[in-house]
Amino acid sequence: MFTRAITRRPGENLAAGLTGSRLGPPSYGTAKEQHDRYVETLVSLGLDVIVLEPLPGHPDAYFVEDTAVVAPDVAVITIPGAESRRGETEAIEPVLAEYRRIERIRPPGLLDGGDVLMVGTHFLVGISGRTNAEGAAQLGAVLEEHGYTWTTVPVLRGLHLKSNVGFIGSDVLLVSEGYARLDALKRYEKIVADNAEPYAANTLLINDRLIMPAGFPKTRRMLEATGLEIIELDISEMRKMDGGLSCMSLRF
Ligand code: CIR
Repeated sequence: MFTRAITRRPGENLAAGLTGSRLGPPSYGTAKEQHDRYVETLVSLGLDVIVLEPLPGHPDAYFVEDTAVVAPDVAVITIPGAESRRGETEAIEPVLAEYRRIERIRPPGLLDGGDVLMVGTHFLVGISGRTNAEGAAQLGAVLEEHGYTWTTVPVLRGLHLKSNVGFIGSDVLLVSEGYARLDALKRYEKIVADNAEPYAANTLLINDRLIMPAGFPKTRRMLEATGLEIIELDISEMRKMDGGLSCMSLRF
């Protein structure tokens, strides 16, 4: 069960963030509303939600997930793979230090939290354009010290591992096509998101509810088979900035 989440409001400059999507510029007003709904949903699921203010000079800072990996007894502060995002971590560390012992990734390690998926006591760490093998190994060493296991997964497409792979309970992953046959994930049962709906793979399991992005009906029908309650949230503006549901919070 999660009891807390850390989030940060998007700032007026969100359109200046990094993106490879060609979906057009996000609207600040709509993003703000969508973020408010996101926070309200986490609260409705019983989480104590910390809402930080926008971070001046860091238009991607509301994607707080990339700044840390939070395990039940330790938090690892990352060095984000994108240079423009490196200043975000120092603003998260004191907040997390209230709740967890802090460890840090060190150069030349690079790691984005969006590449790290916790599946019970095992951590899947994506090697991507943002996370290098050194960053994964440093994280892995801390996790091992705390009794967790970890393995790496090549990020075939999408920005981060979690752009295409979500954990939806027991040993079940929700993956987009392409990840279904990956050796690194073969020990898991998988639901494969509809071919036309890969974005739906970034679905969050929070306290026995699934939060999925709105507008992916075929994948929704597949998820209904889990028997879990499903909540859809419209995050169209975050998608324009390559973000998804997981990116907007650190949950622990
Ligand atoms: C970036 O490119 O870093 C941001 N515009 C999007 C980050 C999304 N974060 C995530 O998937 N964890």
